Amino acid sequence: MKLKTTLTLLTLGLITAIPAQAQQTTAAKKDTMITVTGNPLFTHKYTADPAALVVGDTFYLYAGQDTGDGRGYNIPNWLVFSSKDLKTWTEHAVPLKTGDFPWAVGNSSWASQVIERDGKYYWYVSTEHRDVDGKRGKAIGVAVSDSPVGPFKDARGSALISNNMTTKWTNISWDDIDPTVWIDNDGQAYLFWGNTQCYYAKLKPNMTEIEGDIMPVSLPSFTEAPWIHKRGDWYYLSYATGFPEKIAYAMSKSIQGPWQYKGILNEIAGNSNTNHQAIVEFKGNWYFVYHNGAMQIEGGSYRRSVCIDRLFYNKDGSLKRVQMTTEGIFK
Ligand code: FUB
Repeated sequence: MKLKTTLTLLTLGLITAIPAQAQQTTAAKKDTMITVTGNPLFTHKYTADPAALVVGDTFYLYAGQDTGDGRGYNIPNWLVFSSKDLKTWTEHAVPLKTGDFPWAVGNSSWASQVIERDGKYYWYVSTEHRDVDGKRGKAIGVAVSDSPVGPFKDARGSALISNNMTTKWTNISWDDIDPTVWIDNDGQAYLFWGNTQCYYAKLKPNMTEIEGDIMPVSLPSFTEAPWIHKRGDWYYLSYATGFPEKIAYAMSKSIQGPWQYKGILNEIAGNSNTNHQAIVEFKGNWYFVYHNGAMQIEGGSYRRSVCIDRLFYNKDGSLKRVQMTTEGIFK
């Protein structure tokens, strides 16, 4: 495997030149420094479903770790990387695992997002559980920590969103995935999620219970991966559409919609059926974070890698289509 990432070992090198397959079972136990030179960002392990959080002068990048077995979307660990300049990154000790949710079954965890409230960090994850009726299905859990790099602990001891809460709209077992959380100016927090059908619900101030009804969100050709961001007085709801996935987006003047569809934001990502974006502003620039399957030779739909490119706006607030590059933000 061609190593594009230069690993600068601050520690005694837990994850250096190990063949890709073997690396996937190697969990970082200490902080390790990584210097990035382009896209994909990290080539020492597979990273999927990025979520980004900016705290002060630091960019935190959360990702699921694809196992590398190439047999499906199976994420045993979620990872966290941090950077102050997007070039030099610290990979922190594994902060959260599927096994940290005692009620979760299997290793089939999927996408996630971390958000801060009142000095605590809440990590919303897609995982799998058994509903009250014993049926296995996707569910959303939440873990909490005092630090953005963890360690995180299951905040409830049960699923926040379970599959049987949404059968009224979608009678499949995998629609309750891909949580994204937004805290609005008035302090009200909202959870969006979904596959096939997008949903949202208000969260109580404790961030670990929903308040009121689950609402469907009307979006054309919604597949999965909603992400909310705001610039000025526009809310943006970007999401994966079709399969293989492109990223589309919609805009609204209210977090509760209605959402106006604005078209495609990102094309199909190289060598991957999924695309899964996060959008944040960091030090005055906007970034589009996503994954592709471009880690040669072994990369693919189940062996994904996180990338970052710039995001630009038109004068009317609409988004310019993303240009995915191998140079990334370093050109
Ligand atoms: O990683 C598994 C699933 O693939 C995610 O939950 C989706 O968003 C897609 O990226």
